[in-house]
Amino acid sequence: MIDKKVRIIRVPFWMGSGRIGTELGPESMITAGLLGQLKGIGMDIVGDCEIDCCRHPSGSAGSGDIKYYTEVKDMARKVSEQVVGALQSGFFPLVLGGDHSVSIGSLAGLTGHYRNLGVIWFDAHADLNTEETTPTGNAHGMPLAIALGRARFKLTDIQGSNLVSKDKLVIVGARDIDPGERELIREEGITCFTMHDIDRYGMRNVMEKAIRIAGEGTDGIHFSLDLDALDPQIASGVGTPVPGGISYREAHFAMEMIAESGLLRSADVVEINAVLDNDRRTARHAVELTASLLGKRIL
Ligand code: Z70
Ligand code: MN
Ligand code: MN
Ligand code: MN
Repeated sequence: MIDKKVRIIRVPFWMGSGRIGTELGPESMITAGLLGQLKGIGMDIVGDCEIDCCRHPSGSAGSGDIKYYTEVKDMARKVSEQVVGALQSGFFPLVLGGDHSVSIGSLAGLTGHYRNLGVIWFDAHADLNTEETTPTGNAHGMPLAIALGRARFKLTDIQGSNLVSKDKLVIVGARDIDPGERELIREEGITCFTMHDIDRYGMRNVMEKAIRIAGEGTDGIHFSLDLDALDPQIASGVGTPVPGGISYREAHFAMEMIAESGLLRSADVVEINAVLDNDRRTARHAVELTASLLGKRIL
């Protein structure tokens, strides 16, 4: 059971994804009933925090290797400060994105507080591109390379943070990996359970291993949920849908396993693109999965 006091940190940010829509993610999860779901399982929502991040760029994406680098870094620093504040008060930080670059901020805050953090990353992608390997320049494809200290922009560029250990990171659900990311996974020996592994071993076995790797000998687990990990047939409201994803049942079961482990310390829910989420199903799934992650049970 996680701490009953949850601090929701809303991050209305899209500039790491290169297209508008994810800035409406926090609002769409709240509209889909997030607060009622969490209160329904006995959570106390303490404080109300929205990150004051840039929503309307005054200039272009910039000529650097990372689009909107200044805005991404500024957002990450502010998220990090709020995550640290929540942890110091003993609250569970629940970060609502926004695109996946918001996790740069979560991880910066978490690694400042916990010496030895485990990370489980649910995603269709590996998010391991560097300034050199990125095919798009979008920061949401880079947070894990930044967290491991493999990009030029490093987590430690944000005050008070430390790097994430490659041995304590597990990616689950990947099925669209760029060549540079594949090389980095091999070089570093990063644990990446692809859809192939989920089909072969089943979600139960994959999650047992993931929880062991991220949870044993660590201060606990940060769980980062990119909604594009789900199959686009059930969650189409994401910027980069990739076919052949995690099913509704597999996802819920995985959340329940993490909840049962008692090792969860914080979470991100990211990449809902409300502009593309016409039937609002992606936001509804995000809310239901978050509730299961925080301990909701069928019986
Ligand atoms: C691609 C890139 C990405 C999320 C897309 C895509 C990365 N590998 N991440 N959607 N959440 O641009 O680096
Ligand atoms: Mn991602
Ligand atoms: Mn993704
Ligand atoms: Mn790709």
